[in-house]
Amino acid sequence: MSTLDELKEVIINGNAPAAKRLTEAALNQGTRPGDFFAGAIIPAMDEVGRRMRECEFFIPEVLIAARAARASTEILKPLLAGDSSVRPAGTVVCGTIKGDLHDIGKNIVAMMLEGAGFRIVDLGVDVGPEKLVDAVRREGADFVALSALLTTTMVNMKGAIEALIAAGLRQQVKVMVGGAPVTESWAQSIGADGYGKDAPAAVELARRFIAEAARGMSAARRGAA
Ligand code: B12
Repeated sequence: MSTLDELKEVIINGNAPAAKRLTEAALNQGTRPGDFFAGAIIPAMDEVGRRMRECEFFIPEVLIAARAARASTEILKPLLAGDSSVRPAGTVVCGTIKGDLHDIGKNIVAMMLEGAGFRIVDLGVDVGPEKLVDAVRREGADFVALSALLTTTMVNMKGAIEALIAAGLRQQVKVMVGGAPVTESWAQSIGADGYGKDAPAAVELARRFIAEAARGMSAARRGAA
């Protein structure tokens, strides 16, 4: 069994000290920080989800597994963060939407974006429209990244976008949405700028937004000339 396979098992079983030890061991063996997600953490949480669905796991087991996943991601976070002396590629305000307490996926998205050079303002979980609007205004955000894991909370993403419109901030930010129940067509229907199925997709989206903005600016300059 590889170290990443072992890590997956101990996360499922909620053994946080072992998750910490195995994460350090895999790093020492040369595993790249970004490879832990697809290699262990995400498959572990998928298996936890399957067991939850099949009523093999209940909330306490899921919480303990989530804590073990966090023990691993806390070690990876500083390693994924970009060089702070480099000017950030843009500011991302991120959070899990109102009513929703799931934050593992949102945290991975934030870590990957941070690793890709973006400045992250993480509002945490249960983020309502007022808190989002305040942060976008205060931080001069370029991007908003919203996560939802429940079909009952994904509807609140629409309210968040409407609040940005009402506050006159919608033109300032590109909004991306994600999370297990979220789809491309849902993103379009609520007026988001993009949907990402995973954390690397969030980075791709943010880079695409920057490239589109740069093309728009040079087209505007050509138009003005
Ligand atoms: C862990 C977990 C919990 C933990 C959360 C702990 C924590 N700190 O996050 C706890 C125990 C608290 C919990 C509670 C509940 N949960 Co829960 N939970 C899960 C579980 C097992 C794993 C979620 C997870 O972490 N996945 C791993 C991460 C890495 O994946 P992810 O979040 O999808 O994120 C990835 C992508 O989606 C994407 N992404 C995510 N966000 C974003 C954002 C952007 C901008 C982009 C681009 C991409 C992106 O990138 C991420 C990385 O690749 C899922 C099952 C599952 N497999 O999804 C159920 C699940 C989500 N929970 C569920 C339910 C029902 C609940 C409860 C209502 C249970 C209850 N009866 O109380 C409560 C709700 C509490 C609340 N108000 O939020 C259901 C939801 C059903 C539905 N369709 O709505 C699921 C699907 C389980 C099931 N099969 O029934 N849960």
